[in-house]
Amino acid sequence: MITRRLFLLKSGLVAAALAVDPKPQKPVVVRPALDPETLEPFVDRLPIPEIAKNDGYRPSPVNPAVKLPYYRMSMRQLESKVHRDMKPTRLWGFGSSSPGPTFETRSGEGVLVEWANELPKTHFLPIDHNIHGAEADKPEVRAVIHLHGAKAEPKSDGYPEDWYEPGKSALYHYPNQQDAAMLWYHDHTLGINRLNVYAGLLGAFFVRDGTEDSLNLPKANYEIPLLICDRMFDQDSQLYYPVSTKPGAPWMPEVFGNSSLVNGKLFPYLEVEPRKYRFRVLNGSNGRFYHLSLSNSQSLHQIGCDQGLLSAPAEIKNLLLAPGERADIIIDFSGHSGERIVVKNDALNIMQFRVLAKGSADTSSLPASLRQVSKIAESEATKTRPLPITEIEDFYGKPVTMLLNNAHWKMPVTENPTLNSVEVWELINTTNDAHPIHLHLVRFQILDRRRFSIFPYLTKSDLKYTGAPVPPDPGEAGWKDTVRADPGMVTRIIVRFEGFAGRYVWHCHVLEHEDNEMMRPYDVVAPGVS
Ligand SMILES: [Cu+2]
Repeated sequence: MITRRLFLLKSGLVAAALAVDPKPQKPVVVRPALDPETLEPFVDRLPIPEIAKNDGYRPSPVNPAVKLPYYRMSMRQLESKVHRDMKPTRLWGFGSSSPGPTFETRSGEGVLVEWANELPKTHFLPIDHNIHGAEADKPEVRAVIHLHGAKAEPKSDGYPEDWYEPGKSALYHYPNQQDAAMLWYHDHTLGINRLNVYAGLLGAFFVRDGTEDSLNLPKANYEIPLLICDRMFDQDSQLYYPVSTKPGAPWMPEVFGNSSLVNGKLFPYLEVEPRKYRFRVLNGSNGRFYHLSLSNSQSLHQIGCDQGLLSAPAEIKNLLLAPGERADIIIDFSGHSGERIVVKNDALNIMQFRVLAKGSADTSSLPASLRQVSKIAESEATKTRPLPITEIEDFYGKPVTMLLNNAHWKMPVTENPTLNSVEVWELINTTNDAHPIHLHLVRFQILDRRRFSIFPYLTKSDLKYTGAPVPPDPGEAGWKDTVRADPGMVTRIIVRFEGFAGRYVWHCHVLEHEDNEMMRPYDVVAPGVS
């Protein structure tokens, strides 16, 4: 059955929902939205974010004799032309761009980043003071940056309560003791994370290593990041973030834009040579799941996921990416000289490739095997945690709160794995929506997904499976940090809690959910400490 919300998800017509709310309390002023169909597609060249440059060197916090590259990244309000025929759009970014500059780092070589809040003192998107952590006594503009996928100490992880106001900054240490992968940095402020990211506070962060170097994959001009975020605009070219019909409570359970920015442009094009390219794709949207394909039906090869390379390339026709997930893909344009190929999200245009008549010789490879990805044996797990995902709805069936393990943010910690131990987490999704679940600090593997009967589980905690276990998709069969917990399924992941002891968070990466209680603190406990 297609529910109203599922329909809206598919159609992206959230603004239209305002008109059909069963009980509007007062007329809601809806700013006229910009119809992306009225924009001419593929008139702007795809921007490539600049590479971040360090501002000198500073002593490492773990060994002051060692000097690490030090970067100062300023969060600022800026104006950007997101389309040729639109006026400049107010955004929040880093330095002079949104997405911010891309970090290029190497495994084992740490960096220091000072994240400086130089934003204005007033927010331009609708804060809901009923949301926990966003009460009216808090400053309107607050920020704290999390490097998604990083194995970093708690004090450098961007804990949601570690936010700070304009004029302040935080110095974080990223040791990069981890395999090559595409990480991404974004705001994580308690209660307004969805608004800060929607405003533009995100960017890419690459970790490189020798394994990746040895594979001779396409690189330099032939390796391109694609940071995709859906957005809505008003007719004044400004970001439009929809609000509920409830006076004084603007939070919306989900927000889906009707167009997508790729590296900060709407419907950009990229000229490519007839050869192999490597694309590093991020779904940086608040709530949209992408289902990407190429208009000429050609296949692509997925070579990596969130936490780096797969064991072998997976040939796919469609790429499904939940918010927070990344994919490392190879597209071979050889034999397509002169073609114009559109990247589609189902029927909608995302961007266009213009294949040139000729280019330089392609000496790069697409190896049949990429690296060893050793499976963590289930027998290594010392604990299995059943973790229900639930939604509390109001009288009209509108979700008002979503919870993980039936607990609110402020309740005592319930997940407390021992450092270096292995656990299986069973994400029991009792809701109608897929929730991308992200654990900070760690990488994990997906064991399987399995359909279960929701009613006996909700009423009697009786977990009855109604289907066989389904293995992860080929593109998910590597190291992950974010996993789709599909509706009506138990998604099992296996995690080794290595790195650091201390307090982290795990949460849904639909940012509207995360802001409204779908996030929990968890503790990695040093052995012998109780
Ligand atoms: Cu969610």
